[in-house]
Amino acid sequence: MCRCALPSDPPVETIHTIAWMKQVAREARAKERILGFVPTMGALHEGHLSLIREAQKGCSPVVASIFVNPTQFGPTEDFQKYPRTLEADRAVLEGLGVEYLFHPSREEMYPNSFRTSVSVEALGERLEGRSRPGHFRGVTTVVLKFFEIIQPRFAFFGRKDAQQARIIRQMAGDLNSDAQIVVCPIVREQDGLALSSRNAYLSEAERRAATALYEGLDALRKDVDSGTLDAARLLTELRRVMDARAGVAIEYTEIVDAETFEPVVSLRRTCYALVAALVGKTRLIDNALIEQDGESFRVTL
Ligand code: PAJ
Repeated sequence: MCRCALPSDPPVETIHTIAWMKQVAREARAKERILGFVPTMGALHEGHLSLIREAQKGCSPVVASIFVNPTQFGPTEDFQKYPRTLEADRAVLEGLGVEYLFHPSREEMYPNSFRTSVSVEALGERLEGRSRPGHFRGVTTVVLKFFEIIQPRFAFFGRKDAQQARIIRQMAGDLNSDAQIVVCPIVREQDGLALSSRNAYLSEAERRAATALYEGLDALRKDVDSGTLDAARLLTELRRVMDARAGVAIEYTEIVDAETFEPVVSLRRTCYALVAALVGKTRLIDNALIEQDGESFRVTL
C-alpha cells in the first residue's frame, strides 16, 4: 500500500490551466528532463499508483492528470456519479513524490467552441467500442489533447484496459507523436479482482461475485497450461466458470490477436482473452495476456 503524505513531503504542484501546464512542460523539455505522463480519471488506487511508480523509475518530472473526461461516457453511463476524491488523490500523489498534478476543468479542456475529435478506425469499433459507442473517440481525443499540451517522452497506461492501450499506441504512431507508450501489468486484489475505480460501486455480495471474471480467466490459464489451443473450447470453459456465479451477466468473452483485436480460432503469437460483465449494475472488464513461448503458450493474468 502507499503511505499517506507526510508534512516533510514536497507538495505536488496542482496545475489547472493548459497555458501553465504547457509552460511547465516546455521548461522541463528545455532542461532536457525526461517527462513522464500518467493520465487518470482519479479515485486513485494501486493500479494507478503502479503506473506512477513505473514512470518514476525512468522519468523526471512525472505529471499525473486527473480529469473525469465527459466525452468518453455515454449518455446513460456513470459520468455524474463517477467517484471524485481529489483531496485524497492529491495526498497520495504527494506521498509518492509526484511533481505535477494536471487537473483542468471541463471548460478548460472543452470550451464551447470545441469542435474536433480523433478516432482510430477498426480497432475501436469492436468489443468495448461496440458496447460503448463513442467511448474510444472520447478517450483518444482527450489523450491526444494531453499529448499536445504536455508532449511527454513516455506515457503510461494499464494493460487492464488492453484495447484502450492498443488504440492509443496506434494513434500515437499514426500521428507521429513523440510519446512512447508504456503498458504496465494489471494490479489485482488478493482474490484476483482487478483494481478499478468502479469497484467502489459494488455491494458486499456483488464484490464477492465480481471475482468471477478473474476465476474465468484463471480457468482459461489452466486449460492453456494443459495444452488447449482451440479458442472456442477455451471460451466455453471460461464462460462456464463465470456463469456459475449468480449475479454476473457476461457481456462478451473473446480471444483476440493482440495487434488487430480480431478474434482468433486458435492461439497464435500474442493474444488477449478479454471479458466484460455486469455485476449488478456495475460494468467490469478484465483480461489475460497469452504469449507464445516456443511450442507452448504462457498466460499472464
Ligand atoms: P482510469 O480508468 O482512471 O485509468 C487510468 C489508467 O490506469 C489507465 O491506463 C488504466 O488502464 C490504468 N489502470 C486502471 N486499473 C488498473 C489496474 N488494476 N492495474 C493497472 N493499471 C490500471 O483509463 C482511463 O482512466 C481514461 O480512459 C484515460 C486514459 C485517463 C483517458 O481519460
